[in-house]
Amino acid sequence: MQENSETSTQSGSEDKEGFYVSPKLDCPHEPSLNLDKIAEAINDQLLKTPCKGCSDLKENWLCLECLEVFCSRYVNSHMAEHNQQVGHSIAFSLSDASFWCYSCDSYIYSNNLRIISSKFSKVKHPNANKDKDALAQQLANMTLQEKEGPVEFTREDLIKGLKENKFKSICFMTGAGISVAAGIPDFRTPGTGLYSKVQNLKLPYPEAIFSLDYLQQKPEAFFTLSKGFLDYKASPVQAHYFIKKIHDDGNLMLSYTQNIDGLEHEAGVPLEKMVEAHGHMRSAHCIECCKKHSMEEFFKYVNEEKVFYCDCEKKGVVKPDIIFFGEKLPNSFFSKFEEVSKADLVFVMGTSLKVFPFASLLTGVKKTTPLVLVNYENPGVKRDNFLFLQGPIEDSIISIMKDVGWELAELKKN
Ligand code: CNA
Repeated sequence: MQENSETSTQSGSEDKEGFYVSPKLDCPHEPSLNLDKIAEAINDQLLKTPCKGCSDLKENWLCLECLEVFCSRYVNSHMAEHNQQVGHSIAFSLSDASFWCYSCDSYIYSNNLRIISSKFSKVKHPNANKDKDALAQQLANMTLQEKEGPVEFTREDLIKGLKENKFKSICFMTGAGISVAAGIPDFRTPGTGLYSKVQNLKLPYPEAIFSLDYLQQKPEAFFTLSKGFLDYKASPVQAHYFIKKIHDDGNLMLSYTQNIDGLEHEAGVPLEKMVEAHGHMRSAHCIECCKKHSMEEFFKYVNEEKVFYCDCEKKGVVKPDIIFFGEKLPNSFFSKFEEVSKADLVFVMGTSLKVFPFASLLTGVKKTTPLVLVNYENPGVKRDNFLFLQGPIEDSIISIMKDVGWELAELKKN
């Protein structure tokens, strides 16, 4: 559920269909940055540097102009203050590797900025990129033609490749859309999506329902919503079993998911093959003392229509281990961020690609790697080696399975 760590409103990224936060891709302030110098500045010490204004360590930003560290709006707003005082625009989150421009009042992103996020990921997870140098070498040794690869990737290429077991390192990037057929609403589909349904909760903005800040102020809203939304009884559908089939054949490299429903895991995909970027619902914790609590306990309170407060000194609210806006993504997201560059086939399914940093995974996919988008609409992917299977995900998956000659899974009825 992580959408942004700095916005407390939808901040200029609002459209007619609802509210969302997506990065600006052409920030006019970015070209003046000295990216090499900034990348050099990212070291171990910097990650432990407290906010210059209040010495807090919880959630800090690196000002990309003066390289000073300041805290976020969720702490004491010293980064925002710094921008007002000296006019420095762009900051890099030392929590979740996102970029925010204070002058544009928006997340920003570009391929050039990857030098900073990838240095950050290297410093934070020094053992995670062992094979990266080898990969870089391999790419450098390729001829130009190999690098550019064929421009087309057709449905026939996909079916033939799967039939012939040609793809050995398949990655998935999934979102709420793959679980819609299981009966769980997504966020943004007008009418049926969750954001259309929270209007009666009188939230200051729809994402507030999953914001840490708002949970602290008005926990009742989240507990009210949990009754209708988080207590679903859903079972995996063909899209989840498709990932499992690829795993069973030994060809699943990783399944990166934004979903918190754990349905791929329930279908049989082991957790070590999954990156649950926005957390999960297998356990809960107190937001103050971090004590673990069970989901049974959490739902007991939800059913009694009460807020669950921990028995610790601070009486913190207890919430499931899903990532709220304002929280860091799990370390596994950053440590496995670069893995996607080793995939030989990538499926992007059921996501509007509006949530960052998750959506930035796409920039790591090699140009030569075929990318298959399975969704109602194309959220703006344009590249070579691209196949868009438009329409209901279950239909597309069932038709792929049939054409490859794979048996469909028997689905459980709820
Ligand atoms: P989203 O922004 O709601 O986008 C869903 C996408 O899937 C949209 O592009 C839809 O058009 C598409 N879609 C929906 N149903 C279908 C279908 N049957 N066939 C084809 N396409 C379909 O959701 P994202 O995942 O992109 O946004 C990320 C949020 C949603 C994350 O923070 C999640 O935690 C959160 N979320 C998760 C769940 C879940 O775990 N099942 C449910 C609702 C929201």
